[in-house]
Amino acid sequence: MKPDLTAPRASVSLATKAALAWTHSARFLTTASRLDQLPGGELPEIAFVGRSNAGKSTAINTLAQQKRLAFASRTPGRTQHINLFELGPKDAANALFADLPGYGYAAVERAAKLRWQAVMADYLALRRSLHGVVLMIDSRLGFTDLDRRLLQLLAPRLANGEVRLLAVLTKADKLNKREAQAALAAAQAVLGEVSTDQADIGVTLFSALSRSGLGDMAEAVHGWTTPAPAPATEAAP
Ligand SMILES: Nc1nc2c(ncn2[C@@H]2O[C@H](COP(=O)(O)OP(=O)(O)OP(=O)(O)O)[C@@H](O)[C@H]2O)c(=O)[nH]1
Ligand SMILES: [Mg+2]
Repeated sequence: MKPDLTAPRASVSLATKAALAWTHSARFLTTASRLDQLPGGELPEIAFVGRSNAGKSTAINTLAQQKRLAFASRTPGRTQHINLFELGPKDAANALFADLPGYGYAAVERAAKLRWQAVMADYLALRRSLHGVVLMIDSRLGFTDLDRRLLQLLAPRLANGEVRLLAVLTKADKLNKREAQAALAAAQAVLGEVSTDQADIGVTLFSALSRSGLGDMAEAVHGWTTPAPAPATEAAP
C-alpha cells in the first residue's frame, strides 16, 4: 500500500519529545565569574551566547520548562556571571548548559565591558569541553558587529568540527512571515561566511512566547550530546 501523504503528521516527533524531556531535566549547578572557577570535568558543554537582551536566559527557561531557572529580565546586562546547568539523569548528568553574560550593553562601564569580552573570547577559544554554541540573535536586529566578531573567534573550532553552532533568531513573534523569511535569509548569508565542509552550523527562528522553534532548538542541542543511533537497516522501497 502506498503511504497516505495527505495524512497529518504527528505534531511532535519522537525525537523532539525525547529532546524536550532531556532539556526539561536542566537544573542549576553553579555560577562562576572567572573561567578558572568553572568545573573541569568532561561533560559536553553547550554555551548560550549573544547580545545582552537577546533572550538567552528566556530560551534556557523555555527549554527547561521552568520560569526562573535562568534569570530573565527586562533590564539588559542582568546576567553577569557564567551560570551552569546540569542535564540528564540526576545521578548521571550527561551535559551542561552555560548561560554566558550578554555583550553589547551600552551602559556597562568600559573596563567591565573589556574584561567580559576577554573572558568570553577565552571561554570560546579555550574551554575544552565546549561542544556546541547556541548564538542568540534578536531577529529584528540581525547579526551586529559584536556577533560577527564572536563568529570569527569561533570559526577555527567550527571549521574543524570541534564545536557546533546553532544561530537562534529570537523574538520571532515580533515578525510577520515576510520579515521572518528575510531574517532567516540574512542570517544564512552571514553564517555562509564561516561555513566549511566539516562545520556543523544551523539556524532557526524561535519565539519563547509561541514556543515556535522550540523543538528544533531542543533537537539540535540534544543531538550534539547524544551519539546518533545506528543507521536503519531497512531497505529503501
Ligand atoms: N516577545 C518576546 N520577548 C522575549 C522573547 N524572549 C525573550 N524576550 C524578552 O526579552 C527580554 C530579555 O530576555 P532575557 O532572556 O533576559 O535576555 P538575555 O539574553 O538573557 O539578557 P542578558 O542576561 O542581559 O544577557 C525580556 O524582557 C524577555 O521577556 C521572545 O521570544 N518573545
Ligand atoms: Mg540573561
